[in-house]
Amino acid sequence: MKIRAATCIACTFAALALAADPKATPEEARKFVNDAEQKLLLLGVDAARADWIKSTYITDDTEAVAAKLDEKAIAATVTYAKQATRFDGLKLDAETARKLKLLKLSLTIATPADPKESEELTRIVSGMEGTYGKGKYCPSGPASCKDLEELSKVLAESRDPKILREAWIGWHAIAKPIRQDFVRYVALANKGARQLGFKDNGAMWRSKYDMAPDDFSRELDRLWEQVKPLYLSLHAYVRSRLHEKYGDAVPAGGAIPADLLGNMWAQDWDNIYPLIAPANADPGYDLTALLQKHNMDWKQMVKYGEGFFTSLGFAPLPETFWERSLFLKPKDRDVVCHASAWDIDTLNDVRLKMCIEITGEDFLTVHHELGHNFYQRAYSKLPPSFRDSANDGFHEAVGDTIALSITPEYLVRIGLLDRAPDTSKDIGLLLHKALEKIAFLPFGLVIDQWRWKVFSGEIPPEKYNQTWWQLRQKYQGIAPPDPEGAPRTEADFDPAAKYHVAANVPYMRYFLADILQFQFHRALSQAAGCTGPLNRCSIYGNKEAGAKLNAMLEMGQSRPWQDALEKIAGTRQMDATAIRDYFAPLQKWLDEQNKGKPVGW
Ligand code: X8Z
Ligand code: ZN
Repeated sequence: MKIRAATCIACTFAALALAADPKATPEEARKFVNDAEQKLLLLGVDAARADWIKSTYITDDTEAVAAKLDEKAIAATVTYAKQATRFDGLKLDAETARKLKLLKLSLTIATPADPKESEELTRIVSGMEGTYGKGKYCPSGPASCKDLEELSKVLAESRDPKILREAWIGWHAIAKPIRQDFVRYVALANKGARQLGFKDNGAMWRSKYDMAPDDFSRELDRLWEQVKPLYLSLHAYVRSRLHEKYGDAVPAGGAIPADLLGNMWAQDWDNIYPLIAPANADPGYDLTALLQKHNMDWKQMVKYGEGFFTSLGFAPLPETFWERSLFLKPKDRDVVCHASAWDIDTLNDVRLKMCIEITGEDFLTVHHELGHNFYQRAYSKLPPSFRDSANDGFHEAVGDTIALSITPEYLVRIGLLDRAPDTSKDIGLLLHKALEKIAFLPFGLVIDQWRWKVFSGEIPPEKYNQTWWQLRQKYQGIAPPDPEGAPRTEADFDPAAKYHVAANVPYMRYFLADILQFQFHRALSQAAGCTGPLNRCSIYGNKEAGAKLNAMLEMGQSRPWQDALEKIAGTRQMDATAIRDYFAPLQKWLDEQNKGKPVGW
């Protein structure tokens, strides 16, 4: 559990505004918050080190030690946040006011005041992540065990419905034991959030976006409405191709079974590209095959990622990055393989934790993670309170923005591809990208639609699984695998088969990032002077684009995110026109293919 990972931003913080102290002075407030940020920094570094050890070596002991240090850091933050209310209503300088706001909003989990409950909550969160990290499917004894990486490979590569179904069900079984802990986690996290003045833990998460939480929810609805037509077109096309392949297992006008889309969570569908590729517009290369053909190893993959950033003018990663990161899955112990980027001391000790495999997907993920690390380095010169992204969607969008520049022309430039496909192949390229980016949109939305309702009590424990699938159906048009007489029930706990649910990581950030990265890509491509179609623009080697990106990154969260967005994209609104522009030719093509076929479910 990274307690500092998802810091956040100001907005309305009404409930705590009650305890203001008439004797408090602006000078005291300034001293208080500067003192708090230094103390919390030290506690945060200790917790981050323990979390690192736990995540790269899961044992009962490492879990317990990490939980203890997390608890210390969180409890101290909660105490400071409560004390900070004495300065409510005071006229303060802008920097102090923002620091105080951020302090109150900086947690993704608030521990309750009762020490026993506080300890219990951090132990549960640490334990749930550990259970996920250790999860394996063992169909016939210990020698038969498969971990998530192996099961994901089955989902990606097999086209045999029976095998796919077994791998899917096998993985989802690891989440069943998490359910009981999750119920308690919801109760305790809500208690902590309420003691801090929020309605519940979900409301606390929604308060981090420099606008009223309800306005934020409305923003999400607006963005989803902007992109929904694109998703519906893609869904209809994919469904009809899968119907041809799998017959009535994929109903012509209904939801698609989740195990047939190439990914354990059906969150991106690029692994089934070969099944649905257009005959006359296939770009003719596959990134995984290219990497393997060039005998790429993990280090070269990371070096290519770093090389992209240095080509933009960023300083190379420090030597300690290479010494301290975890790049490969160890054979002898359990680790949390889910990729993440760390900044242990918020200064220079940045690290990658990933179980790299030589695939196109992991090549992109390396760029995603390095985006976090270069962001962390860019804002490291700011006061501790401001060392985070403008909002959490920004943090998730940076590396993906760079990855959008991995165009065929870029691959030719770095010597991986001999010749770029001509523009007649753009539909193939766009379709492949849409399986990654458009397919993801409703998934990015649905996880926290579910969790917010869980935290608010609208979804009680006895309806956890049922409502999960209702929402998955509503937003994604996805259904559980063919039940073959064994439908999903409340004995299952499918949401926690996804890392972020088990590990208490908010998810709406990825939906925002999916939209933002296209805004960033369009703006940086313009800065780089690219006038062609957006999917062929690469900012590689362009210092103007690099400077523009850096100007935004080095602001950290010192200003509201709207200011940061304006800096890079010239607008103060998150907006889906960029992603729609990018895919406009594909949308037209999909709608032609879908003529006479059902759309929606
Ligand atoms: O969790 C991640 C990153 C780490 S921040 C690997 N992502 C989401 C996921 O895997 O579900 C990146 C895309 C969405
Ligand atoms: Zn990320």
